[in-house]
Amino acid sequence: MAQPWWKSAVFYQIYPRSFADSGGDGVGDLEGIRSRLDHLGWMGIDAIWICPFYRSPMTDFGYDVADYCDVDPLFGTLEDFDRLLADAHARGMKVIVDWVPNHTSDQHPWFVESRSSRQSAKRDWYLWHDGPGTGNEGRPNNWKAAFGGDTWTWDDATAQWYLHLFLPTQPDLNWRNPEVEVAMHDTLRFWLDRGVDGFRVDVVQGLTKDPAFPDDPPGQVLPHAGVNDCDDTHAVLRGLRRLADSYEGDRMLVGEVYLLSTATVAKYFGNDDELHLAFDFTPLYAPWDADAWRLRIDEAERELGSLGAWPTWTLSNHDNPRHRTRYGGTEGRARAAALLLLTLRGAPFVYYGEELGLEEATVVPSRVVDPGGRDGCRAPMPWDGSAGHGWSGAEPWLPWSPDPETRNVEALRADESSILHVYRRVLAARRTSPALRTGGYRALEVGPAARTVLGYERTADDDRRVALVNFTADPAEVALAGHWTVEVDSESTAEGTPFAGRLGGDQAVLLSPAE
Ligand code: TEU
Repeated sequence: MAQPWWKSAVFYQIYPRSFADSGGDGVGDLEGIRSRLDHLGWMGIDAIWICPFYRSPMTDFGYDVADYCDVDPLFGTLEDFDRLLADAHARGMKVIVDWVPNHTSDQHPWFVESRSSRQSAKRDWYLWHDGPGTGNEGRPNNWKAAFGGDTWTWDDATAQWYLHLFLPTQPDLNWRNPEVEVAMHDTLRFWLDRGVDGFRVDVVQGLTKDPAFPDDPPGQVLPHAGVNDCDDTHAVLRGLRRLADSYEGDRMLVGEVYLLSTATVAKYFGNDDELHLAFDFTPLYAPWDADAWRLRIDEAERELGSLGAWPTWTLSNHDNPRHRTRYGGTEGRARAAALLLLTLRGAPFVYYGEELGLEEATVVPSRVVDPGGRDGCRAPMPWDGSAGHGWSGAEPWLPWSPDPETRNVEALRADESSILHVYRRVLAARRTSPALRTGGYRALEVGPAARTVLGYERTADDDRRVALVNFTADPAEVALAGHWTVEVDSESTAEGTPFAGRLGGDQAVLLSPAE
């Protein structure tokens, strides 16, 4: 049976403000993305995920949506989107868009109407509650919001509290109201009808809340968004899945399930009738350590493998410091991490710029703009070595990551020994290897270096590959049965040579059986 495209795809996450600017205003846009598809095609990317570009007051940089069915003028127009989609499709590249169903902007006409009066027809579209006392004496419960403060904001005009797991400008929708479900399904249809290949679904775990709104345990430090896990969400997801599956062409849903346990994330695949894919952020929060990663991988194999669910792998995204920086800052580690990310069993998600080995940008206090302080991983993509690095016009909205003069697409593309070419070579290897694309996974015993070197085999019928990743700066001897040829080396372009059983510090290799 043919596999759905998303099983063997390598995804690339684009933060549209930061990718490429066609308008010269210092903020990236859809036409900018279109003009840079060459880079992604050249690298070997199969699908792009574009973070929100909808109409928005931008208090959470687009995750506060004021109109799900239009493009914010900052990013262009619907016609720009159609052109981008057509160009991507013409290259055989899929496009998924971000969908933010847990909350809208407080400027969304639905919320404006909802807050206009207690009798509003849309009052129940959001989560309005009385407090325990009279008026605004005390909140309905003790939940904490994701970027600080409480999840409840008092509305003076109608004298009730409304719930927001994130900012006060992001009121939570009431998914128990069937009209909300219908209206939100319509927003999905709008994009499915335009031809998108799927959605990245924001804050899946938040969609329904315990109707009793119980307090979180005293002493819990996590914001409520990080622990909300209500069974009724699964019915919502089955509805979304039916809608996606009713379209031709394997339209897919990849959900952000921000509950830091693989076993919990596994529930959101349902019985193959909920999410097609789900992010599991436990590996993202794992340190760069062979044992820690072995544990994470084993867990994914166990929890998802038993369901027949397909894992996803993410090292960096727009909410967390870039992995190169988290792993200690050396480019060698970022190279080894790339080989790991792109050879594990599952769908890898590359975050824009990681293929250049970008580090966190230093953002001085006067330039911090994000309420969650996540600016450092959202620096503009440096395209070339010119003064504006491909951003002609206004100064980009955030400062550059270190060394854009040398660490940019043009320079690294011209240098076959660069990290960018490591990404490209592993992606090329994936294309010709069923084992790497959709094959099975088996952990390998690699001898005395087992505490520092992770080794695994991928197999599909008689196709076999081995990956070895040295997690430390010290060289290591590896015991490996059989004869192997180096197909990709994270450190050098001298490939096609026999593997000699030795890894340098921070080195990773992809091996194929010697002829
Ligand atoms: O992130 C939601 C999310 O789960 C994390 O931000 C987490 O809840 C938070 O760090 C608290 O610990 C998504 C988007 O990825 C993020 O950019 C948005 O700001 C957020 O939703 C709200 O839409």
